Amino acid sequence: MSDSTARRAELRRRTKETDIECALTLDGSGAADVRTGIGFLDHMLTALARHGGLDLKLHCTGDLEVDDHHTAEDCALTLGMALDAALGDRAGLRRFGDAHVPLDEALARAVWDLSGRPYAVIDLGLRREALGGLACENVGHFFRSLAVASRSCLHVDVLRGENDHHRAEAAFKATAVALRAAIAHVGGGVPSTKGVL
Ligand SMILES: [Mn+2]
Repeated sequence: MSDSTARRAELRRRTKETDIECALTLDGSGAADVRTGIGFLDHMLTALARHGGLDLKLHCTGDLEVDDHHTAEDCALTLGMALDAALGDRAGLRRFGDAHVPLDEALARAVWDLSGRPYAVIDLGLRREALGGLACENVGHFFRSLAVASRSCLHVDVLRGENDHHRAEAAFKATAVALRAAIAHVGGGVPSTKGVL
């Protein structure tokens, strides 16, 4: 379902908890069509698409009558699977990307290695219970699930900031800008001394 020329992937992931449709274009215009049922998550994923230069469609119908956990986690897993598929054999990628992004008083740093090995270190320091309909614990969980499903190593740290909305939004924007750098097509085969990612 992925097209390595267009660097695009489309998939549907259905469980008893969520039903998600996702279309992702890596070399996009930042156009987002995101409807997860969680307003704050829509806001964050719209920012991720915009600042990552991605075209992203993500529609989720989830069991929000339970809580926001399954929806947040499964949206991240589906997006990660789409990213993995769109990257194909990962040949010609820059592979590494990092960014610092401020939002007023908040400052976030994100570092990607599209290594093929899933690993995440996430330190957001959020203090509120929730942001809109998204539990703060699920913000970190989102990044970890995204890293695992996309077979990437991702470090996200919010270095400072008083306002948790700012801290979370800066984290998503930094993740987006760093991802845009990492997915850049620079040519030269698979960027690994092992020859495979
Ligand atoms: Mn905002």
